[in-house]
Amino acid sequence: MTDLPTYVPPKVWTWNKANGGEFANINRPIAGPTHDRDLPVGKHPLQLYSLATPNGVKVTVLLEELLASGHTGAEYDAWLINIGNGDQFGSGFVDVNPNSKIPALMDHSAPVPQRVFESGSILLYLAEKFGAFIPKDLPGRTECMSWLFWQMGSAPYLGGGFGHFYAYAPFKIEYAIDRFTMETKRQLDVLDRHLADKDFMAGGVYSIADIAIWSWYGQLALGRQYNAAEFLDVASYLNVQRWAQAIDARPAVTRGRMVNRSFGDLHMQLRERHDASDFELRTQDKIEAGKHGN
Ligand SMILES: N[C@@H](CCC(=O)N[C@@H](CS)C(=O)NCC(=O)O)C(=O)O
Repeated sequence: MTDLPTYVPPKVWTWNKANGGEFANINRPIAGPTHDRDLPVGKHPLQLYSLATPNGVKVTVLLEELLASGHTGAEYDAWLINIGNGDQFGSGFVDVNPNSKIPALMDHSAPVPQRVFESGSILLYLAEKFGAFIPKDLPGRTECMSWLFWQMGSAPYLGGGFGHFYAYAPFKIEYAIDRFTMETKRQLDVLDRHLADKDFMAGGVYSIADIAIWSWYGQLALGRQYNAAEFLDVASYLNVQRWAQAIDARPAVTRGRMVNRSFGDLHMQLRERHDASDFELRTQDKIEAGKHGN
């Protein structure tokens, strides 16, 4: 093992604001709002406040799938929450999610406007509201829930563990990278074995379990996360590859990936979504071209 920087934890931890790392400017040890700011509200009952990270993409993929399968009540406004600028600490956002993390949803069609936070809870709320993308029989529903909860419990090892120490930490720590690489590869193997004789996570039907897991592990397998495809040898998980590519080919999934995206290719960025026509008319390449009079 390589030499490590020596650090002796003090008796009582204190907040060193300049501790480095990719997210040093937004990480804080206290909850609650930092500033007053109301959230915008658009014309649809469903108001989403989010960003196209894997946790955000889960929800926009489900909403686009619901719309594609004819659930017109799933029309939504999606507002961009720039977590790098601390939008998640505005008072209006904290009212919707006291945990200050995207995604957060308001359903204004509920008898009393309903807030929903935690991406898994949002997926379940929408699947139940529309009676779609969740098996109706108890065994199928239970399997779907088991995998949905598996994703919610497992992805912090991938994102907060592997991704953080492999890609974002200000220096590389072999112990941390080894520990979380081991766990990430084990999780990919769990999926690969499960998918060996199944098309989808809960068996024969595409469900919110697939949407949740694909957003993290499918996109990892497709080489879209942490520039780590080679390091993790993602190509070797053949069943995960087959499943990830099949889901990636769905038009609603492509649209879901575009919503609230403020990074990457401009034609894939639909920073705010208020109408189905926005995918044609309001992607960032078109907005930029309009600004320059093209
Ligand atoms: N368990 C939460 C995690 C949400 C989460 O970690 N969101 C991140 C972006 S992927 C975030 O908003 N980070 C802002 C921050 O930590 O201040 C969920 O699944 O909704």
